[in-house]
Amino acid sequence: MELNRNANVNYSTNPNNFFNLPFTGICSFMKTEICPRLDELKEGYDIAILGMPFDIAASARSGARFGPRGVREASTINCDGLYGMYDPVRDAYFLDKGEKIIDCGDVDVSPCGYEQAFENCTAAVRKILEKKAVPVVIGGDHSITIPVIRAFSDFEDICVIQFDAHLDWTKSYGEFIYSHSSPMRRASEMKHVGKMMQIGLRGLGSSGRSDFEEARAYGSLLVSAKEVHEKGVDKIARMIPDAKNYYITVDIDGLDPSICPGTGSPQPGGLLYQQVSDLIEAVVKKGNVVGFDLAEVAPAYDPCGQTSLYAAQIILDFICFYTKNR
Ligand SMILES: [Mn+2]
Repeated sequence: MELNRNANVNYSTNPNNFFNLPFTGICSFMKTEICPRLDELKEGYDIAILGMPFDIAASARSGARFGPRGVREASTINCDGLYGMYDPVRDAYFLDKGEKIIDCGDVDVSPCGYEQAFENCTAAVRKILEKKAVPVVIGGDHSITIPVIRAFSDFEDICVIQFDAHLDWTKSYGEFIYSHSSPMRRASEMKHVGKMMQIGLRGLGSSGRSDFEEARAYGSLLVSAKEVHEKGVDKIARMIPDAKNYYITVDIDGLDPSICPGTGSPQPGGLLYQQVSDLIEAVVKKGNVVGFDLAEVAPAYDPCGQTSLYAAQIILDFICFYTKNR
């Protein structure tokens, strides 16, 4: 076993007995090596994990600031996967070609106000892109997608694929335009963002009928959770728009609250894990994915910790599909 790929383990006096069990070590994503000072990040990494523990733009229950820690801790159960994983369902190996993942720690966020936190987030993602790694950002409430996508301004024609119960197309809360109800509206205003596909929609959100109509008029393809259940993943996957680049954003409340209750605005009638995973695989197979985020995990509402576990698995699935298909 190549020990130096993991920065968070001690040593063993017997190299034949080196276990690196999930509950040991400092808790980075999958216990991968860390680079908390982004100025020191080197080239050569496929994936760079970044936490954005910001949740003061949540309109209902806050707590997603603890998402990055919750997801990192849950992810350690898969730490052996860093050395290659056999998937018995696909009969395929993942992460077995020396793919490199690094955890870059968290964005420094302000205790109140969003400006500095957003600026830091955009700058951090830009530093990762400069080193040619794909940023995988863990939120935070869903407003974090705004500063993350801003960092991709050098890319063209990015199609945003969003998994979410909510449309997130609200113009503003009063005069505040950067809440977690508005990230897709804000993204649509960015020059480098093209089409969108929003999957898992249902229930009451802050976006009303006019927001849905404006999203459709913009060119966004809206898919309800019910439609995914009724048509099946293959049919939905064939609807993914053509684009030069893709960005995937997963709001954990896109999944059903029976499996992911740890979130601020849960909504019954949601997607299942396998549907989300298979659709992410379909996006990765279709085109060039330039970035990924997962938001709205609020571990305190889930005493079983399963929400963080699903979030960690979805992120790992993306990493596996991406590194295999690029
Ligand atoms: Mn959302």
